[in-house]
Amino acid sequence: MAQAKPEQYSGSDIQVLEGLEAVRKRPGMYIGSTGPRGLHHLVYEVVDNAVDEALAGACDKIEVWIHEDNSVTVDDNGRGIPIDKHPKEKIPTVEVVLTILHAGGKFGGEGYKVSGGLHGVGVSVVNALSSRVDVRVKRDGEEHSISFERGKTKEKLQRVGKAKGTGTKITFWPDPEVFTETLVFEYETLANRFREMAFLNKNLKIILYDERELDETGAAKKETFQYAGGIQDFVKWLNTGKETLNKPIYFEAKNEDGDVEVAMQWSTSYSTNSVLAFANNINTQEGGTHLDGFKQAVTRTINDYARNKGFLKEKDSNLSGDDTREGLAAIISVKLHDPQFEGQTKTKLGNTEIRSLVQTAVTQGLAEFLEENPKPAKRIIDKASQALKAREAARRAREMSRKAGALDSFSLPGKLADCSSKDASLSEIFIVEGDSAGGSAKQARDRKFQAILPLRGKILNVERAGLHRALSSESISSLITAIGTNIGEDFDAEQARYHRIIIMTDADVDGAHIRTLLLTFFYRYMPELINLGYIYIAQPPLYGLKKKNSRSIKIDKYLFNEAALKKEMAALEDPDKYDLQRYKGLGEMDPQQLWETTMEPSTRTLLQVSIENASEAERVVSELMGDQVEPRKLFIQKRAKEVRYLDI
Ligand code: 28F
Repeated sequence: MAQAKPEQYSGSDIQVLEGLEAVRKRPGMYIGSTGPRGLHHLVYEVVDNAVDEALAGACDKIEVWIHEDNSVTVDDNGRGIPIDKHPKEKIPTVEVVLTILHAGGKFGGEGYKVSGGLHGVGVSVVNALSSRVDVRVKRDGEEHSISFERGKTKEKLQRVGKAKGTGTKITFWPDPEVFTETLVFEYETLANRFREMAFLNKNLKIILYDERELDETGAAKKETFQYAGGIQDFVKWLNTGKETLNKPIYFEAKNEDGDVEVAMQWSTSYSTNSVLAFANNINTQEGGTHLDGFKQAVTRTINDYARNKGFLKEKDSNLSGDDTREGLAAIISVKLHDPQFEGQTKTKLGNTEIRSLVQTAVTQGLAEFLEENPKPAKRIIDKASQALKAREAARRAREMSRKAGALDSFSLPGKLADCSSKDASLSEIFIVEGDSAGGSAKQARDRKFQAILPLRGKILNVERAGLHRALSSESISSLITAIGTNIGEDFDAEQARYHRIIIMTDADVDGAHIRTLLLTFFYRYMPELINLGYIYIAQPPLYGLKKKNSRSIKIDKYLFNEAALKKEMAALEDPDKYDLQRYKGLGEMDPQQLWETTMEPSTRTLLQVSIENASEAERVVSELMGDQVEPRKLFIQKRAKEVRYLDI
């Protein structure tokens, strides 16, 4: 794929679309929110520009500093943003790129740009939402600087001195007037994204420094992400600690539409959704044409091979897509000039031409691997055949139970106290542990729109159980029937009977464990419900504060976490005037209390479950819930300090 000679660029590619005022008025339009996610988006925008330089073959190192004052510096060794006078705007190009919306884009030009969705709005958005931005450019043996305040030029471009090498360095201070919720950057959040970027851009070195944490030598905490194996290393990383069936399969293809890279590796695990798809380095969580092409090619190629080699007899039915993907970890990374992002969160790739490019590449690459590696090929086919047998056994079991009339798919689980409303968008289901909590929840609820599903004790860890065992577990099949969407390839979000599925377990260790088992189930069997934002975690109070020997039984104040308790106790002059009650389980609250603290929409607080970083979520679930003890121990030790309760 020919890339335009970089020097052909000129300022004229810049399009002046909107003033930065628009950005400050409605920041959410450009970075999604002004909460923690939007704050971290500022870093991604700046780093994406540096990665574009890497995609243009002009940069191979990016350094990122988190400073103590919550500012961030990104420094690349690319060509340096041009400082020539912009033909149309009559100001330096670097000033145009930093102050004019969507400037710096490679609109219509050759090459790839990390763009689409909330990505690619341009570094001028970062400028508009920062109280200050300092830019240093090294080009043509000289270093120049220019600075801004809230998007407006503060110090004009000036020569700083001689420079060795070339590159761009940008420091920005997020504006406290805009980011009112928090200005604190989370190390892990940035590290996860940079790891992913390094995997997706072979050999690119990204170094992250955190000056807020000094190591034993007093130097800033530092982590380097660089992978010579690119997405092959990515797939190995996903399979860390697992027993794999083949060495990573890798292939790449290009045409005038773009470039596709694929890495695949099966393991003995059971998950069928460990396939991550990216377009221009953006994780397409909602899938799209590249993922569809991949899935279709894998299913067909595995079936063809199994039949040609006689593993599948004439009379045998085909292996399903889920059968062939059970235990498969794969990365599909496509780079295209004109990506069309669709879907609710603009993370679904729409380009139809990419489907056939991927399909052809995967069919060819996978068929070749299977032909040339008969031993791993047999292990892969055996695994898929076992999945098929398990699925058919589960279906027969359901058939039998339906004949017995016990749990036929039309009737809902006996334990479910359903709501009267049939409008799923207004309905919610509380998943509670045990009958006592179930009892008080049933009394507390508003039966018009609130259903209760009590689950008996611990639910199966689906990360360690195949489909057959999962479907023969009563609580899993109750969940699937009650929610109504079915699972796997038969999953249909339109059939969801509730648009709010609320995990309401006790505020103790057992409750936390059941919550992680439920989150594992939703992540593995109904991930689209998480992406749709249907999954929530209820926040019951931990403590109740009541004035001593007051006649009323009413609680004066509910406290929902340890921090709130500490703050409250500090505020009370003499705590001994109050009784403090610790709620171990939901059953200890009377229904009225449970209703007003945890279930009533106008007074409760719900945590909405979302997947912030798909590769991190994939690793956390397989490390924490998988059957390998070592990785789990390491994971917990690494995060011990921050684990208050486990939240995926
Ligand atoms: C710390 C963040 O923003 N790096 C960047 C470049 C390099 C060029 C460029 C950027 C040309 C006119 C559109 C240089 N020489 N890191 C960064 N590095 N932008 S942003 O050009 C912008 C285009 O407007 C560059 C030759 N071609 C491109």
